[in-house]
Amino acid sequence: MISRTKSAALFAEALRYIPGGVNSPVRAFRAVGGQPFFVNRAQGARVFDVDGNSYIDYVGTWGPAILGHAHPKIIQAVQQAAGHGTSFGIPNPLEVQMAKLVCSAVPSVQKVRMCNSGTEATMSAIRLARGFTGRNKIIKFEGCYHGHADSLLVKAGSGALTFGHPDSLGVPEAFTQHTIVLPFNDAVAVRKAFEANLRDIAGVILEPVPGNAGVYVPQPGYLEALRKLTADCGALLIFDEVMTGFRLARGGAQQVFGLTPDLTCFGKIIGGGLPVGAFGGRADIMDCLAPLGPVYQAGTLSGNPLAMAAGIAALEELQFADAYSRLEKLGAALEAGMKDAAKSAGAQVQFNRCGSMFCGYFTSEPVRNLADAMKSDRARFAKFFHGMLARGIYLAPSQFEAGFISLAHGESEIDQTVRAAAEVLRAL
Ligand code: KE4
Repeated sequence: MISRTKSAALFAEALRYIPGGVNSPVRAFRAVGGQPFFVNRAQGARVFDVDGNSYIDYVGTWGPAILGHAHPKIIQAVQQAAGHGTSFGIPNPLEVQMAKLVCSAVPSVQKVRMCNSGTEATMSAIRLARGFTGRNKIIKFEGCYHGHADSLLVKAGSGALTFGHPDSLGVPEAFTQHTIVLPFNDAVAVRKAFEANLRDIAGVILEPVPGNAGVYVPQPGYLEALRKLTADCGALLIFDEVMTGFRLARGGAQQVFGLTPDLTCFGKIIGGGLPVGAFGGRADIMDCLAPLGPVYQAGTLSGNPLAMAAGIAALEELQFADAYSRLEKLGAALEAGMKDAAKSAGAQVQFNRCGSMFCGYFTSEPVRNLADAMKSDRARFAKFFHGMLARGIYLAPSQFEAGFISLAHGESEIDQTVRAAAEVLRAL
């Protein structure tokens, strides 16, 4: 029996000082029950809690840890950068190096602006789209989560969805009146929204592979339809690749699916685990940003030298030719093993995967959008989650989150995970 007495004591103390005991809602385990463990350290594919337990980690700090935790190249880069100072608020060479890396990896990004979170990136990209087009309305999709900016917390995925109230209190109606929310994978709904709003739509923002209601993939032709509709109507196509950027391929989902958005949002991996966000795209759009243009955006710590150093180290390490083929191989092995485990246990599980992002839904029906995902049996997921945790496998503590495989995972981690899943599914 795993002991977590130190975690429990820490959580009790945390609850006194931090709302819900956590600094981000999903970490509180409220979607699966029980209490979170407190991590002491992380290394490679594993995290180690304060009670000395270790877990194979499929959360990967929600995406950034694609190389695994505490990668020596990242640690060394941060230590070296820290010796020169932790923040300048003055242009520094690392910002130029990061910008060149992003622009060279993602051809649609001619210019890029660094910020400090994915929320900032999407919030700023939307302001830029409105400023560039002179229009107000934005289309987003149910189940897609783009951070917690007011106008986007409308049927958001991730935490907001997990807690069953897709809209957030504290967001005035006026702040969301320009946000149109549509089902994902339904191009007809998008066409109708454009017809109903004529030339009022500034942009369409989406996760090209939604990873905040679990994981589901765009159906054939869907992304192409969005590209054509936005181009025909003078609206901008905004890919929120905070999660998929440098995750699904060096060029992100837009490389995998062969699309060219007008703007792209980044985060997570490009910071190597340190606070980061970025948004970039066509130069004619990006040049509308202050100080060049009339769209204001700023940030004290934007381009922070430590975040840049960590991100540069991560992106340079990912340039090894076989990184993504290795992740695909591990993902395919996990998918095959999990499907076999579910079949042998007679469990109704839909295992969705795109590269090294995955989600197992407890439902017999295919999951292609939020409505499908909502049919999953969350109580069974919670039991599965705890069964796996008891066997040293840490999955995302919510049915509506993605799992992530890193380059530090290997065949032995995958085998251990599949064996544990077979046991847990049989006992459910
Ligand atoms: P942040 O503001 O959390 O850095 O990024 C917001 C964001 C934007 N876009 C996408 C596609 C995202 O996945 C996210 C954040 N992802 C969640 C995980 N589902 C972060 C975890 C959390 O909120 O604690």
